[in-house]
Amino acid sequence: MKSVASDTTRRVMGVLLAFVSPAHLALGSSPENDAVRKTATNRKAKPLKLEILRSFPETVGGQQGIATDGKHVYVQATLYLSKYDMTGKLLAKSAKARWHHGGICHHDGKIYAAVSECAKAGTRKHWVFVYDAKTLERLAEHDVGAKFEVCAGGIAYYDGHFYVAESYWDNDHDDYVVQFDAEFKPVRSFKIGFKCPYGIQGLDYLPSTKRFVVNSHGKDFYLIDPSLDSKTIQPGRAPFELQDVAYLNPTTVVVNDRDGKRVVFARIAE
Ligand SMILES: [Ca+2]
Repeated sequence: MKSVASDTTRRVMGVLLAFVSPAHLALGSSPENDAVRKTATNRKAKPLKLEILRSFPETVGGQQGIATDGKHVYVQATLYLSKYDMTGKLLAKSAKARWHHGGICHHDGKIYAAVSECAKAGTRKHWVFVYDAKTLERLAEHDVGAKFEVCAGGIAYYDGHFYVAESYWDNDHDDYVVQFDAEFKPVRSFKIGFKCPYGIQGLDYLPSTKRFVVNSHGKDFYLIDPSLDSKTIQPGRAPFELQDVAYLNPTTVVVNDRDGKRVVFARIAE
């Protein structure tokens, strides 16, 4: 892994992205988003809700990614990966990482993290880092730099493939997801006709609905078929600004609430 930016520059960029708040912006307002919402309205469908079931305090700070193996919750801060039991007891914390870490997912005893230089002016420095879910030690890295331009920011595993999504510094980009095979060879890229505030922060496949849930950095989220066809989007609004998401069971997802410094167990409801 070559390094061009200085440690200081990287730290500043990481901190900036960690604390950037979309609160001042008209969240998710764009012709594409309005069209999606209008279609949903025509179907007489109300926006989905995210109902909070319970939560526990997150003590490391700067939450980005979240994943679960059903027995533990893994929380990715910009530079640290931490592991909690289901009651919120901190069990382990990784060594300090390099580069901006965003969304994470759990698969087969490993944590996969979307990692990037996250440069406003564009960068080809994007990877998926692989961590041991027991020890939180880094095991491997996969270079995905050819497929992203700003910030590889979200990741999910579904049906033998990894799906990596892009984050941005603004609200002016169509949502963008790249499907990779298990060895991180790119299979297909998807541009989705929706503009998540600051791009996609997290996504996960929900077996109970046979759809992906996609979280923005704001209150917008949506469900979408595995085809990632915009026509299948069912939009939703959360009661707080979202970060990454993880499937726990048919009625529960876990979500990072960075502003509230908590891990939220929630239900996606009609
Ligand atoms: Ca996740």
